[in-house]
Amino acid sequence: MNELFLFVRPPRPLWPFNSPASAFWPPLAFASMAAMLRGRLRDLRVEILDAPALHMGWRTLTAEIQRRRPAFVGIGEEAVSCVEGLRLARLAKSCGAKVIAGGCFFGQVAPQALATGLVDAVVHGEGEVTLVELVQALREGSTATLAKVNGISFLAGEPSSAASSAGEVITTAPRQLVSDLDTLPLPAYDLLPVERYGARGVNHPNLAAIELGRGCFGACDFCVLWRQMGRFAGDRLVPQLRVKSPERLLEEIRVLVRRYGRRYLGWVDPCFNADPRVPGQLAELLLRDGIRIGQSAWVRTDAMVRDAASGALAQCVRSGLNEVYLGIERPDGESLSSLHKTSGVSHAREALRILREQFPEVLTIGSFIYGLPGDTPRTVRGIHRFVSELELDEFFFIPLTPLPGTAEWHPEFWDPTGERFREFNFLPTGRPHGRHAELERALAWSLLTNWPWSRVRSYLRALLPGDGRRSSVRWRLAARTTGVQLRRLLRNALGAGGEFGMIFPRWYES
Ligand code: B12
Ligand code: SF4
Repeated sequence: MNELFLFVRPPRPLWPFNSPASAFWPPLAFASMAAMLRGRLRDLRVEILDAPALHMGWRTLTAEIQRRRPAFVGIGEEAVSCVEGLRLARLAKSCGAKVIAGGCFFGQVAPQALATGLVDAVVHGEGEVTLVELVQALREGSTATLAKVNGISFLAGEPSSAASSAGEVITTAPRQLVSDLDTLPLPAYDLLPVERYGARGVNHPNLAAIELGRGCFGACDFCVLWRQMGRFAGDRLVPQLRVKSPERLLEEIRVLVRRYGRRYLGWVDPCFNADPRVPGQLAELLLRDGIRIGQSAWVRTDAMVRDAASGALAQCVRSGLNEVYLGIERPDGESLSSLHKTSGVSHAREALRILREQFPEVLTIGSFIYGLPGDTPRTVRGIHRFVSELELDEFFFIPLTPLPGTAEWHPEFWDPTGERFREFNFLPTGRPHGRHAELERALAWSLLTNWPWSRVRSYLRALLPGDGRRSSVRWRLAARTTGVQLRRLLRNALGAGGEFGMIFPRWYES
């Protein structure tokens, strides 16, 4: 039988603010690379095992990998699931597979991941083309062939013995980005348990993940996304935005809606509205085709103001855009520039005013960063005041996190057990004596006691009849947030340790 390439997403804890029904999205990276692999390497079997979507725990996953006996296992994790990524790598190696790691986390810690002895090769940046060449080279089995594959790291020596070697890390020349995203094959949805995503979702029913493009034109310090899909100019990595054509996107959505019965689209783009034309043009095509489908997206506030003026935003909302995540981050220009964030405070105010007045059906969720050098309790109170003025439906406060690849990361933060990365969960640490304890106490106190009229008004608006979906998401999120905070308070009061905020599902070890 032909060799098997198996992409695996292992069991993992849930982010507490996500509803269990939509906590796991289709792993689009795997579906996209799987389509490329099976198109180019006809003698390779390609499969995807998405354990969380199947509520499959570690015991069953182990049996499943032993049964399928893959020749290659592909892994790619968020930092927060480093423990699970390494556990999977160990399992795959014990079954005799070669382990290939990639994505926005492993791609940034290649030497460290290779040094664990659990990973045979790491893919940097965009995966599709590199992976095809890498599998061919691994099949040939010599260091010289591996060294010709751009965009990877591996340990010098025989590839098969790489795991045990403490050899030199070879990082090959950077991989050029795919110049036209329309040339990528349609993601291999048929390899995913499509019907499981958003199956019992109220607000994101029958969820699909989809990308309009890749990369961003911004280059914010704390962000790994522009780096993951950046372009090399000589030695320097620079931001690069690429988009698919509206026609190609329409084709993808037709397949998702008509063949797979998907009813909600989660745009995975770092910045859905970075391009001024494609989102609006796609919305027009969708409307002409009779498709109106709920959509959520991460957006920039400056681009939102621009698109309101051009009419593109109105088209997007008409075609179903009903949930936007806005990376607003800070209430002052000075700290925004220190982060190299180029959308500003005035853009945020204007974008929120437009949304409130012209598109009240759109749920608005803002994201804010604290824990910058020099932040004091006064700073976080200031951020909360700003949040209230903006009258957002919901907001997240995210501690500045030293994600590998970003300006805050230092290689000595690496922890070969992965446990340290549990804290890279974008949640307040909740520790009474942790690194942001003082800021978090001030924030909690402000959230409890600071009720300016704008904040009260925004909650009252959610009580009004009119937009059922928006109110429903809002109240569910508020209930979940209260639950998370209360659990943490209780644990702290009881002096219980080990809490890192994520929720282990019942099936985790099953
Ligand atoms: C959808 C999504 C979610 C969903 C679903 C998560 C899930 N596990 O199902 C939700 C909203 C629930 C979520 C939650 C979280 N997420 Co999230 N999420 C994303 C998002 C928006 C899309 C991922 C995606 O499909 N991208 C599209 C694909 C095509 O791009 P790609 O993943 O980069 O893949 C390409 C290459 O990287 C490479 N590649 C990737 N994997 C692999 C593997 C191999 C073997 C190879 C060879 C190559 C390769 O090739 C691919 C094709 O070219 C990303 C941001 C982003 N735009 O990527 C954040 C992102 C992955 N999430 C992030 C984080 C931090 C989280 C949370 C911890 C907190 C939060 N809410 O944001 C939780 C953790 C949840 C959990 N327990 O799993 C961070 C991770 C940062 C890091 N370095 O760790 C990201 C990058 C966002 C960010 N702001 O930085 N997330
Ligand atoms: S605008 Fe958003 S996606 Fe773009 S670099 Fe900044 S944080 Fe990242």
